[in-house]
Amino acid sequence: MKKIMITGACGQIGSELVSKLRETYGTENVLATDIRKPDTQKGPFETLDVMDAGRMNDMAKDFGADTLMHMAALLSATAESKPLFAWNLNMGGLVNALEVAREQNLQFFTPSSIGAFGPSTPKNNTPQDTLQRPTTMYGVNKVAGELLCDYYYQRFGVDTRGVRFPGLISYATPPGGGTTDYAVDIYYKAISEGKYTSYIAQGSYMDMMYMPDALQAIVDLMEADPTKLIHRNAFNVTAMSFEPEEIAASIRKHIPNFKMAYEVDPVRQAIADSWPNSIDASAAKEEWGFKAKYDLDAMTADMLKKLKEKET
Ligand code: AKB
Repeated sequence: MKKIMITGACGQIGSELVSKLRETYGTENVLATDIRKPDTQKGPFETLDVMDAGRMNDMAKDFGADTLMHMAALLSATAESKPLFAWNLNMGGLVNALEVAREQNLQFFTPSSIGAFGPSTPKNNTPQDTLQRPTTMYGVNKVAGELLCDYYYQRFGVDTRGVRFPGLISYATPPGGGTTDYAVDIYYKAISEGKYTSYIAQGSYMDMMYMPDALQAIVDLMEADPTKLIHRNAFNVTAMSFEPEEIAASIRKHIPNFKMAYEVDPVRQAIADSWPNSIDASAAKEEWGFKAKYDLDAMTADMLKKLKEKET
């Protein structure tokens, strides 16, 4: 049985990943850590600042971890407002976590993002291996992170694995500080107010994925036969690509009077414009069988149902 330690366990991916891994591997085999305490605690939890390398190392050792999943990071829009802090936290936290994995011979996962691409990257059906010259601090961190994880695998033999996540949509934990967050906020506002004002402009396509598919992708990649993995740390994964009007149209199938307005935020719009419209996930499909279950309409139906259930 795996013994998994997770950093950033109270974040958007982390909080749901902890539940998924506890269902899969047993509550006591998953240690959740975060700089802040969770609202509810249903299993092992420790407070941890990922900049504290010594404490991270001791915690993994005391828990007897064989796997480290490093999820603590600032997202794109926040990173753009605090670039130096983002560099220190995103890169410092990652290198600390990789060092723990190297010293204790742990399997390692950390997510990259579509943010690792930039304006000179081919925009449509973006290939797995392509030009990566991002123009955001978050993107710089993600490219450097992909390379660093490859380095730890090649140089030290650490079993590092990762995916480039698109925007992730979930009803459980709201995201914070991302460019793709509009695609989550819109569902909350559709239910509470029947309308939404988008900070992303009409016609801006970005890749997205429903959280259950993202969590399954992490489990599947970590369980994958290592001899089949060619790319390891930066698999393109995606389930859908849409622009704001398309998600609004999907919501109108359930809430016919739903209204959409626009007040574009120049910072987040510039980030969105520098990212691909759609990415090609064929390497992930071929090397470890990646498959997403939810398309836009299936996700919308489930999101609205789950959010309504949460309200009552
Ligand atoms: C963000 O918008 O910053 C994230 C991402 C795509 O990495 N959701």
